[in-house]
Amino acid sequence: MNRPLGITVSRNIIDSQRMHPEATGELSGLLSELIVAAKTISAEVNMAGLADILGMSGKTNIQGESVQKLDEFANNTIKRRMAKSGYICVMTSEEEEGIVPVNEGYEGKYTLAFDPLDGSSNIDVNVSVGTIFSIHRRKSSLASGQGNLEDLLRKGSEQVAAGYIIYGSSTMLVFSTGQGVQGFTLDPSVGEFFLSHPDIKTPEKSIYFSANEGNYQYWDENMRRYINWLKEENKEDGRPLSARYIGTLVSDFHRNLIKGGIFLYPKDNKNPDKPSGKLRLLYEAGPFAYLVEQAGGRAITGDGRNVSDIEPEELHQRVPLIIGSKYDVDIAEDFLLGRR
Ligand code: P6P
Repeated sequence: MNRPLGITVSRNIIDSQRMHPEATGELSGLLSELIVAAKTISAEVNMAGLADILGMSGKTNIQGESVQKLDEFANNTIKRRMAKSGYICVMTSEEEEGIVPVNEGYEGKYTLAFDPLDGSSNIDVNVSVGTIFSIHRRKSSLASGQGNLEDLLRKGSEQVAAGYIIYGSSTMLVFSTGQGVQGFTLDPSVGEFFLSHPDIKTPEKSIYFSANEGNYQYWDENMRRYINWLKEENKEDGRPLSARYIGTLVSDFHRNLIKGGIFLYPKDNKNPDKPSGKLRLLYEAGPFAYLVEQAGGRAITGDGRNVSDIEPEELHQRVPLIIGSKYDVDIAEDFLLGRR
C-alpha cells in the first residue's frame, strides 16, 4: 500500500530552520535529541505493564511526591541524553531538587526545563501521561561553560521553543518554535513522527471546562461563581459547558487545544504550603502558556497576570493556571478579578 509521503518532524524542523538564515542548526539538533528521548520513553510507557516497570520506586522527589518507576526512567532518559547533546548548558527537571549540569565539554547555548512524566497518578491505570519541555537561550550570549540558576529563571515570553509528548492512544509530539504549533504522530512501525496536525489553532470558544471540583470548597468565592456560571443553562452562549478532567495536565491541555476548552488549576487554600495551586511555572504552566498563545489562546494566573510575563523567582515555583480559548479565559479573568 503506497502511503502518502508523510512530512517527518526532522523535515519540518529543517524547513523551519531554513526560514531563519541566521540559524545555526543547534536548536534543530536539540529538538532532534529530545525526540530520541521521547521515542525511548514512549516505548517504555507502552510496555510498562509487561516490563514490570509500573508502581512506585520507593523514592520521593523534591515535591515530596512518591516517584514512580516510570518517572525515574523518563527523567534519567532525558537527563543522560541531553547532558551530552552539546546544545544546552543547564537543565531543570521536576524530579530534581537543584539545577542539573551537562557533561563537561558539551555545553551549548540553550537551557532546558522539563517535566519528564506528567500525570504520575495516572501511570499505573493506563491513562495518558506526557513529557513537557521548555527551551530558552542562556542569559548571556557571551557566556560559555556550565549554565546556572539565572539562565533557568526566565520569563515564558523569552522561550525559543516549548512542547509536549503525550503517550496516549497514539504517541504525539506537539511543539512550537515561534512559528505556530505543529502536531506529529509517531508511526511505531517505522519509529518516525509524521506531521498530522499542521498549524494547530485552538477554537475561539470552549466546549469543555477542566477543573478538579473536589477542590471547590478550597477555592475563593470568585472562582466558585465562575464555575457555577459555566454550568448554568444559556443555549445561545453555549452553556453549560461539558466537564472533562483527566488529571494529567498534558492530556487535559491537548484535548482542550484541539477541541476548545478552558483548564483551571487556580490558587486554593487546601494546602498552606501551596497557596498558588499545584502546577509549576518553569516546566508546566510556562511551556503551555507559550503553546496556547501560539495557537491563539491565552494563559493567566487569575490575579491579573499573564503566565508568560511572570519573572520566576524559584526553580520549582508554583503558579495558578487558567488556560485555553481566549474568549473563555477573558471571561474567567473578569470573574476572578471581581469585574463580573
Ligand atoms: P489534582 C499530575 O500529577 C498533575 O501534576 C497534573 O498533570 C494534573 O493536571 C494535576 O497534577 C492534577 O492534580 O490535584 O487535580 O489531582
